[in-house]
Formats: sequence, C-alpha cells, structure tokens
Amino acid sequence: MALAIPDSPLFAWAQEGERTIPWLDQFPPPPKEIAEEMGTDMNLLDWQSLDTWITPNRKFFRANHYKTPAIDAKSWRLEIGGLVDKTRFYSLDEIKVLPRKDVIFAMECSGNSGFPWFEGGVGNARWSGTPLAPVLEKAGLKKGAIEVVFYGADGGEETVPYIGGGGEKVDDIKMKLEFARSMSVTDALDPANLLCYEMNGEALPPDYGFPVRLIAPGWYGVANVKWLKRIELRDTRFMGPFMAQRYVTIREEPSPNGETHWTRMSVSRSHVKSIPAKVTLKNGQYTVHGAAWGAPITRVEVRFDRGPWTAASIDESQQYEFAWKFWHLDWKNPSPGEHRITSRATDRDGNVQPAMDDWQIAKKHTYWESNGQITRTVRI
Ligand SMILES: Nc1nc2c(c(=O)[nH]1)N[C@H]1C(S)=C(S)[C@@H](COP(=O)(O)O)O[C@H]1N2
Ligand SMILES: [Mo]
Repeated sequence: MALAIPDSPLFAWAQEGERTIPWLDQFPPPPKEIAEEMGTDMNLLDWQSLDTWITPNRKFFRANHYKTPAIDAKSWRLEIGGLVDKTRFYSLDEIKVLPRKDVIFAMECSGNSGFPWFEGGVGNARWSGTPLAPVLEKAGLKKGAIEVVFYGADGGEETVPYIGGGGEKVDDIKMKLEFARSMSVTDALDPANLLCYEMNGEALPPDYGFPVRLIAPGWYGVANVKWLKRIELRDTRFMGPFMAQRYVTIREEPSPNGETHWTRMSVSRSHVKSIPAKVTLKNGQYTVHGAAWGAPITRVEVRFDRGPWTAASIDESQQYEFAWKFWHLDWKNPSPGEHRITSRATDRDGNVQPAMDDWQIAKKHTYWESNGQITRTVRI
C-alpha cells in the first residue's frame, strides 16, 4: 500500500509575502552536556521555520542514549527467538521482500516539553516496512508467551543497585546494558506496528535506526526501538531500565472516594497534545498556526491571554490516524502590546489536553508525558 506523499507546503503555512512575528519566549538550546550524553545533537524541530507537513529526514529530531552503532547491512540479522516454535534469523533482503506497508506517524519523545529547552522533540514522517504481526505469528508463539522484548544493537555498561526486599541496598552489580523495550503480546500484534526500513522514501539513516527499527504508531518515541537486533518472546514481564526505571511517570492520581493514589507507570502510549507554532502577518491579517498530535485529533481551540477558547480550523485534507494535524486561526484586531497564546486539542475519545495546573500535569512528579497546554508570548 503506497501513499502519495503530501509534503508540499500546506494549508496556509509559509505563504508568500507573510512575515513571522517572533515569539518573545524563544526556547533555549539544549544544554551542552545533554548533547554530549546523547552522542549527537538532538536536531530539535524549529517550530517557526516549519513549512512542510512531512518533516524531512534532515530536520527530524534525534534521541540516542548511546553511540549510534555501525551496522553492516550485509552481515546484519534480526533474530526472532525465545518462546517461539523455531528461532529465525532474517536478513535485510528477507525483510524487504515481505509485504510492504507505509504509515505517516508523528513520533514524539516522551520527554518533550518536560524541560524548557525541549519543545521540538516531535516530527511527522512516512515510515515504510513490513507489518510485525505476521513475522511474529510465523515464528509460532509458544503457549505462555506474554511479553515481546525488542533489543537494539546499542548499549553500554551500567552499575545497577541491587535492592533487597526491605528496600536496603545489598550490592552494586555491573552489567552490560542493551537498549531494550517491551510490549505485551497483544500490543505487539497490533496491525499498525512495522519493522521499518525506510523513512520518507530513503533507507533509514544511521542515526534513525539503520537497517531496521520498530515503528509503533500511537506510542511515545522510546517504544520505537532503533537498530533492532533481537525480538524475544518471554513468559514474564520485562523490567529493563527503559521500561521500569528511566521512563517511569510518577503521579498522584485522584480516586473517586477522594483518596490519592501514587502511581509509577512505564511510559507507553502517547496523549493528545498541541502547540502554537507561529504567528504570521500578511496584508494586515494576523494568523496563529499550530500542530496537534498524540492521538487522533478532532478539535483544537486557542485562547488569547485569559480570553475565551475559540475553535481553530483544522486542515482535514490529510486523514491519517497517526499523523499530526495542522491548524490555524485568524486573529482579529489584536491590541498593540504583549499577548499570551495558548492552544488545547481534543482527541477522538473526548480527552482534552490538560492545563498546566490540572492534576494530570501539576501532580506529575517526573518530566515524561508532559502534554500540558503550551503558552507562547508575542508582541504586536
Ligand atoms: N535502540 C534505541 N532505540 C531508541 C532509542 C535509543 O537510544 N536506542 N531512543 C528512543 C527514544 S527515547 C526516542 S524519543 C526515539 C527517537 O527516535 P529518532 O531518533 O528517530 O527521532 O527513539 C527511541 N528508540
Ligand atoms: Mo525519547
């Protein structure tokens, strides 16, 4: 199933003769240590210069926890093992001859908006590969298999505290760490998941997972394991650090009887989100442009300062469940001076993007899954 690529400037973005009014609150660049730790600069999206609906590969953000592994496509094999009838190794050519499928998916890092410098950790690309489910089914899932673990070829060494049953530290264990994430068998068999080998019609570039990565539409970036090397079926839940330590959302959740439950959940599916991307001026008309993603979007509203919420126009010319949507709103006769612009999106299930002081965000104690409403400031 091939899709026509709608990558031309769309829906009144980047029109001739328009001027972008710069935000007063520009995001600072990522701190140097972060860029160094990541082994690559993160190449974050610049919202004000965004002018295509598809994010070109050279403008797509990067999030690497270790060095990008050098992989020789000829000798590379993907292992499907563990609780399967027969362990199988696929070469890249063997994957490429399987049925091909495309998905346009706006992938966001779950840390996006969790730090002041981090607002450009999202991009909308066309990913191509072969559906994962038939590959798993062909391997023959053994009775008792409940978990699918995806291992990347990257990793490092880590000293892991060994905590006893009483919460006491027993020892430090130095272990070899492979980047890995898991899903339940049910989630892994979702027909949307791809063993992906192309990004916007090119072979996956090295930093983006060459030769094959998992693409899990509807999940935060971290679930989309790059440089896949092994897929393993297990009969117990997987507790690797990228599931159970480093990407964990700690939140106080209200319950119907008025109690508060503290929860510690592994980052998984993404949530409804939007951002005012830029304000433009053309022939005396101010327009706010933005994007919305994280779940299928049905409504976007904008407010100026503390004014009422006003519905924005959503570009419905692109109907893709997992893609982002662009929206805009003409801003009639803004008064001179500083103004604050906030957007909020609503998804197909009726979930509304929370305000920063709603409990979902205010009672969240870790920076992941920061889908609160974003406010930007501009001077007219
Ligand atoms: N093997 C591997 N896969 C990975 C990562 C990683 O460090 N190693 N980073 C994850 C995170 S946190 C994100 S946000 C996305 C980023 O994908 P991108 O670099 O293609 O934008 O990849 C995910 N997959
Ligand atoms: Mo991420």
